[in-house]
Amino acid sequence: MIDTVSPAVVRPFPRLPDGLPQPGRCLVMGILNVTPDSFSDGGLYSDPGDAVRHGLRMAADGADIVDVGGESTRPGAEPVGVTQQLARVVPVLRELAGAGVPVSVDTMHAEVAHAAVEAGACLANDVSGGLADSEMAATVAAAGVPYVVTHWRAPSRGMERHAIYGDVVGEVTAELLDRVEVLTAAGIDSSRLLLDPGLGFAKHAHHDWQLLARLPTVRSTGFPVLVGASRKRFIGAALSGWSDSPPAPGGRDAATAAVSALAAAAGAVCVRVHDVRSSLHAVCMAAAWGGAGLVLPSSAEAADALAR
Ligand code: PMM
Repeated sequence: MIDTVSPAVVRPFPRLPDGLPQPGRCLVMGILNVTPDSFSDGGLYSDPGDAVRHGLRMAADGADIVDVGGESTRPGAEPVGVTQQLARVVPVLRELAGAGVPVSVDTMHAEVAHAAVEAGACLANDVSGGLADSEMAATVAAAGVPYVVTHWRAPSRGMERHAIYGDVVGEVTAELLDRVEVLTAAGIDSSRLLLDPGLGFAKHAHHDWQLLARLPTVRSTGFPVLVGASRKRFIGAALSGWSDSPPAPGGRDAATAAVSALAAAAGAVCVRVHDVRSSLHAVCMAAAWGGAGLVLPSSAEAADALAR
């Protein structure tokens, strides 16, 4: 006999913007960087065939959506032109979407977002929140897809100079709401917006940790919140206090999964991660813990899953 929790005793998970998967728990977005220079997986999936295989693998691991990007946004990264980004992401998006995998595009360029939606992307993920390209708002409004608005102050090359805050949580939240005003005035339906505090974008490690610790303040805006913590420097910084040899980015997945569980329990509706399986398990634990509501499989499905 398998125990289930009565749906009556848990808060329902909020409905996500139309067009997104609705698994009834925090979504797991798998990262697919078709770039030579991303901080953790740069160069691994530059070949379109390798990129598609990795996207399919993440889907098989349980990714709710695969986020395809063609430009690194690591501190100091060089910008990548539209033509090159299109060549990197469109074939991969088209093939994954054709295979039935929900895909999003990670781009600051309106032209890339437009082509990505044509190729099957169901969400535009813009780390600049529309600041890098003045055409982005109108493009997303016309495409009618959900849009991730990330907190951003400056391009990667000079962003560290902008990591100056009095009250980082208050300022990031206010700056995100300023963007919401501009974006909705340009025609994007507010029900399509997700907010992202932009961990690592013009922020030092202590800023990132304050934003995570006070995630409910960002949530209090009423918008769904996405968290992109995976393998980032602030995770390495937290580990370095406890070890003589803190792990390089590729060794930070267990710590990332812990952050995914905590973010989900604090109400994040999506975590963007490199290692899908560990974060999927983490957000399922957060759901089971009760922090974000719970949708358990029926007893028959659960019995079947346990038998496997
Ligand atoms: N971080 C990176 C890239 N895209 N998108 C969102 N919405 N939020 C993030 O924090 C974010 C992002 C950093 O580069 P990576 O792809 O190597 O993690």
